[in-house]
Amino acid sequence: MAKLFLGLDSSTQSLSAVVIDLDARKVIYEHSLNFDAALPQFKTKNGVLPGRDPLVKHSPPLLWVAALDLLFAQMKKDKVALKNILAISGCGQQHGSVYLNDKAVETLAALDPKKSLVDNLAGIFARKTSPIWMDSSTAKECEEIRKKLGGIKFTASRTGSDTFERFTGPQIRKFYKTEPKSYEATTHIALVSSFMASLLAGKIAPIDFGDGAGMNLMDIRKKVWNTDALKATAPSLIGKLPPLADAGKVIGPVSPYFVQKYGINPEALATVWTGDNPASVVGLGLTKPGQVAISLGTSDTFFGTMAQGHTDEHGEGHVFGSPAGGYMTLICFKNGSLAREKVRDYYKISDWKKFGALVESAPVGNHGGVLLPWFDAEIVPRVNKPGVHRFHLDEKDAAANCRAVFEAQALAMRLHSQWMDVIPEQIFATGGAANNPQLLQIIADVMNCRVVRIEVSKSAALGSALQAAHGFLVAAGKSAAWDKLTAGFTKPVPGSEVKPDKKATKIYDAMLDQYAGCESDVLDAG
Ligand code: XUL
Repeated sequence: MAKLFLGLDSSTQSLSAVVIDLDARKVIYEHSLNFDAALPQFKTKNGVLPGRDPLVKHSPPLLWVAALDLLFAQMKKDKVALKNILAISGCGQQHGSVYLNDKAVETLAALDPKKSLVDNLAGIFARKTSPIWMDSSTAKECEEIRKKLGGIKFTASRTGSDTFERFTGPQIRKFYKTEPKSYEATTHIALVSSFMASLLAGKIAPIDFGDGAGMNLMDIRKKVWNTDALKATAPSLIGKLPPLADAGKVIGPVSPYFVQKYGINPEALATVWTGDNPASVVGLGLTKPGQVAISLGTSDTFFGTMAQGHTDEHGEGHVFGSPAGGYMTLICFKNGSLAREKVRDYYKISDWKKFGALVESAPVGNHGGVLLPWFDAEIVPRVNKPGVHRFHLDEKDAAANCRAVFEAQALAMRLHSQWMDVIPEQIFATGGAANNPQLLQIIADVMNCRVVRIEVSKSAALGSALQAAHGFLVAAGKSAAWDKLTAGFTKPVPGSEVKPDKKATKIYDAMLDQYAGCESDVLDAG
C-alpha cells in the first residue's frame, strides 16, 4: 500500500491540497480552490472582505471552514485514495487570528457528518471576522507594545521581530481595546494555521514555533509564550492561547467527521500546522543553514534557514522557527515586480525580452547611477512615503534605468540580509520574475553566489505534506532526517544555473556602500 501524506495550504485567496507518495517521491495529486470563485456567498474579493478603511483587512473564518468541506468533497470526487492517507498537516497565511468562544471545544469534539462543517461550527466564534496579514491598522498598538518591551532592538531580540501591524499581538491588543466585551467572551485565540488544524483534529490544536513567532508573543529563543509580551498585549491572554509545539507533531487521529463523510483512513493522524513561509522553506528543501531562496513575485521575499536565531536589531527582518528545526529568516521587499513593471511601463517597453536586452546594453554598475524604486511604501527599509529617487542617473536613459532597478533590488537584498549572517552557498529563485536571466545574473553577481531556478507551483502545500510525513515517522519512532525526506521533491530547473562573474562582483562589492549611502540620504531627509 502506497504511503500517502496530505498537505494543505490555507492561504489568502485559496485552499490548496498536495498529496505525496513518499516512497515513490512523487506528488500524486494537486488541487486549489479559489475562495472568491468557489464560495461567492462570502462576498470576498481576493479572499478579503471589502471595507471602507483601506488599513483594515479581515476575512470570514467560516469561509475557510466551508473551503475545507469543499476541498475534501473534491478529493473524494477525484478518487484520491483517502483511505491510504497516513497523516495530514498544513500551513496557513501567517499572523491572521481566529477568536473562539466557550462552545468551541465541545462542538469540535462532536462534529456531525450529516451537517456541513459550517452548520456544525457557526456558533463557535467570539468574533465574526478575522484580521489577516494584510491589515495595517494597528500602528498605535505596535508602538504601545514596543515601548513596553523596551524598543525595537529588545522587541526583536525577544520575539524574533519588531512589532509589525500585521502581527497577531498588536491585532489582539486592538481587539481588546476596541471590543473589550467580545475579547472577554473569547476563550481561545487561534492562528489560521492552528484553527484549520483544530477542525481536522476535532480539538483545539497547538500553535507551532514557526507561526507562533509571527505573533510578537513567543520567546524566540526559549520557544515559550513570553510573559512580558503577553502582559504588554492584553489581560488574561495566557489562558486564551493554546500550547506551543513542533510543526508536524501528532495531535491525534483525524476527526471521525472526515472518516464518515469522505472515507479518509480512520487511523490518519492530524498534526500541528505551521505558517505558509515556514512550510515553503521545507517545500523548497531549505533544510540546512546557508540554503536561501528568493521569491520574485508581486513583492520579493528573501528567506532561508539559520542555525542560531539571532535577530535583526534594526527590526526590518523576521526570525521564525523552521519546521525543519532551528530557525528561518524572512525579509519582505514590497517593491518587487511592482517596481519592475512600473519601470517597464514608464519606458513603454513591450516585453521582458526587450527589457533584458536594455539591461545588458548598460554597463555593470551603471557608472555609479542608482535608482531607489520605492513606487509604493516599502517594508525593507521602512519607507512610509512612496517615492522614486535617482542618483547620477538620467531619467531619459531607458537602458540605465532598467539596469538600475534590477541592481537596486539585488543590492537591497545584500545590504538588508547582512544581519542574518548567513553566507548562501546557493540561492533558489522562484516566482514569475525568476524567468528573467538578467535579473538572476545581477543577483548572482551582487550576492557572489550561484543562483538556480526552481519551479514549484505549491511549495507551501508540498512542505506541509512533507511535514505530515515527518510527524508520522517521528511518532512511529522511525528515522526522519529532513534532507532525506525532501530529496527528489525539489529539483532545480535543468540548465538554469547562473554563476557569479568575478569582475562584476568586484564592482558591486565597491558599490554597496554607495547604494547604502543613497538609502540613508533619502531616509534621513524623511
Ligand atoms: C509573512 C506574511 C505573508 C503571509 C502571506 O510575514 O505576512 O507572507 O504569510 O500568506
